[in-house]
Amino acid sequence: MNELLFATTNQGKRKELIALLGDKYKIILPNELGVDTDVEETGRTFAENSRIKAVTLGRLSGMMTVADDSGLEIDALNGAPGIYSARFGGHNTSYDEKFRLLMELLQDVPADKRTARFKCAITLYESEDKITVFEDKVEGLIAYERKGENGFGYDPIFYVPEFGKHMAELSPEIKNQISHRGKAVRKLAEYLLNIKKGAE
Ligand code: ITT
Repeated sequence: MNELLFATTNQGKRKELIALLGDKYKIILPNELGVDTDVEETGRTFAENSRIKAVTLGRLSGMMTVADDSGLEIDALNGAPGIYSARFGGHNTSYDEKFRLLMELLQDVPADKRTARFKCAITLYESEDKITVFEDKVEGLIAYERKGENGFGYDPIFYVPEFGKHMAELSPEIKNQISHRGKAVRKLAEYLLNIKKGAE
């Protein structure tokens, strides 16, 4: 089985990527290589930040490497927290605190204007001149209260109209079918399959 390094420190992302790709690739995590993954995210977009993480770890490890940069964009907040989703409200704030802050900021925003989306950019680093980005998103609404225990991050307050449920109420399988990450990873998987075929 081919190996793929996944440059992340986020446990939620790890679980989802392993569920999505783990039958085809042996997913290696940076801590298994003893590599420090605290890469500074200086980009202005999800794509730029995922590229920074994938390239940094790809160079360090010499392995085929993927990195995910993702986040929640809320229209009524002009796209915030966006690329700052993990650090929204401060580096060490809990999600309960983040949710409280968001509810405050959105208190005067009517239900139909609470539109939002999760976005995901996944960069694959194969070599210095082979770097590819795969992106996707999922649309939803910011709910008024948290619901559900599945998933991670902002999933408890993200309402998915198609299912009439919050993302954290959906099973991991359903989330992977519809999510920003699930869809971006399937684009990556298709690309990987084609390079594998080309090599045969
Ligand atoms: P790495 O950089 O180590 O991968 P990170 O959590 O810092 O981990 P990001 O900078 O990409 O990664 O921030 C992503 C944040 O966006 C994440 O911490 C959540 O707050 C949010 N997020 C992304 N995908 C999500 C999902 O599927 N469900 C809920 N929240 C999500």
